[in-house]
Amino acid sequence: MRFDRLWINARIATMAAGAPPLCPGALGARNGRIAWLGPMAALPTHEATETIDCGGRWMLPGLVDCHTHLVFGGDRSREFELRLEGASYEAIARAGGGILATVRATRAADEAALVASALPRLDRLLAEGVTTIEIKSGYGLDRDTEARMLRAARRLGAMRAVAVVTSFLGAHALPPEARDDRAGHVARLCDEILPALAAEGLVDAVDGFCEGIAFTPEEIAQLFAAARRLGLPVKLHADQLSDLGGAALAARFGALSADHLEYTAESGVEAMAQAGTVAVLLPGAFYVLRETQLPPVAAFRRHGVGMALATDCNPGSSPLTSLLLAMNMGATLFRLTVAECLAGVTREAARALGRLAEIGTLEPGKACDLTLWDIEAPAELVYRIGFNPLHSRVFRGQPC
Ligand code: DI6
Ligand code: FE
Repeated sequence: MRFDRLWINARIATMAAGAPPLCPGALGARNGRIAWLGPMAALPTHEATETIDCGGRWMLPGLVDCHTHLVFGGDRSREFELRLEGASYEAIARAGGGILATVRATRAADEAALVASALPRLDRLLAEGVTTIEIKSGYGLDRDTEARMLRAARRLGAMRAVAVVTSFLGAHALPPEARDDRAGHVARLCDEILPALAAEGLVDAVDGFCEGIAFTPEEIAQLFAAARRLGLPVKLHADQLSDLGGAALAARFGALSADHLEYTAESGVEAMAQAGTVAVLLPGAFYVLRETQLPPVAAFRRHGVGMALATDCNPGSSPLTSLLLAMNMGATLFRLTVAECLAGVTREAARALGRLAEIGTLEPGKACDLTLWDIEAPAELVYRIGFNPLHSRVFRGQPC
């Protein structure tokens, strides 16, 4: 067998469902893809341009952050202070702060400024082993600024060794100029803005915020119908602050994922199971908002709904740029097991992006995106707080 690069003497957690670790294992890559992996003892006769001895380090798939609002203008630390003084997230939003404060700052920023401010956040995530990141629009709310955000997201992907998957979140909040014309605004989102951005190749999926302070289930259904006409997959910020039936709505449209889900009822969980919709849990937002309502983890388990974990990196409810910490929070706050947390930032996160055939587990034929860690057991990645044991990251077969 011919490999461009071969990693030997690794302890490999492939994260393929039910697969035992390979200890010691080897993995060979060719043309950016995994050509072979297995126990060292089974390594076939081969030629490799480069061989890397992992010295017993643990190897996992590259991590996938499947829900971020990484690109935005401005800063919201003042709102953090207001919340400490007792103001609620919803009250700040209703008073024109919150998402709309970031919308004003984002509209005032050009593409270069958006890229420059997002880059250090991206670099923090990459330093922890992220190789695929989802980035949403949603702080422009008009055609030009939404396009600028998505172009900035694509540019970030060209600047670093990482795959960027974009989501159009034009239905994140009602912009002030549309206050007296909700219906007209939703129609413009569906019939003008989304099709234009999709035609420019900027949209990999369509997202919305279904909530009392955002859009109704009926409005989201209109948006999802527009996405369907364009052949784009959908996902939804659902049941974060109240139960509007968002999870069931997402499932009805065959959504890749429904995200947040603190207030999701059992019927919503059942609908997700039927549709194969992944539950994306966002403990950073739960922590920042001091939520007390836990997502229905036991029901997800009972119904076999896959659970992913993500940072939800955003300037308001989750100023978090650590997927390792998101895992720790998933375990401590949501009582996920270590295995669920690890799957939540690899296999299930890849499934939530509709990319499981390509990434998320280490299997022959998939992209060679992987991470090497200075740890004694994978549980350390979940257990330790504020500690980053990443040794190195490999993207499409290239160490970086
Ligand atoms: N839910 C969230 O947690 C973020 N967006 C959303 O729909 C918050 C965004 C923000 O506060 O800027
Ligand atoms: Fe979000």
